[in-house]
Amino acid sequence: MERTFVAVKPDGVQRGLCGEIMKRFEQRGFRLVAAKFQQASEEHMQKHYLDLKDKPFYQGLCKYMSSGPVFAMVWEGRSIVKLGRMMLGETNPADSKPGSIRGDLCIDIGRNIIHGSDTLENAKTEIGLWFKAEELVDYKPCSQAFLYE
Ligand code: IDP
Ligand code: MG
Repeated sequence: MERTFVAVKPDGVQRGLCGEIMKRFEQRGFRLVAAKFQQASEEHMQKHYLDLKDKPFYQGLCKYMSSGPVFAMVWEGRSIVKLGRMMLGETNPADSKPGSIRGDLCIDIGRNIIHGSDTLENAKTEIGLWFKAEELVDYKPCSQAFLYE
């Protein structure tokens, strides 16, 4: 089983989309491992987006991501890193297909409402940055036998 890091960004929180986004991951059959509602510091967001530090939008992005609360989550399931990214849609909502979260719920690349890890390696780093080991909850959902052959 893989784990991925997902966060509803400040625009998604303000627009009341946390429930809609959780619903999609739940209904797909993924298991919620951890969740945290918090306002992150700008320094924290700079660490989170370190790989983008040379991009012209980096400072504005980190400022925006720390401007209000985010809903940070860890989800688990088979191939969840790849499937989660497919559920998100493309970085630019204008390129995202209807049916995807960004394709259904937002318009602007700078207000694309959700973050999701893009590789297994980055997922591990991001989960470690946002959650302590003891915040990751271990349990067996009763649906497991009906989700996986
Ligand atoms: P991702 O969120 O789909 O993984 P990344 O390339 O990792 O996309 O970029 C991180 C975030 O930075 C995006 O979700 C988006 O909010 C913002 N971003 C990416 N490219 C641009 C841009 O060209 N202009 C403004 N913001 C951008
Ligand atoms: Mg990314």
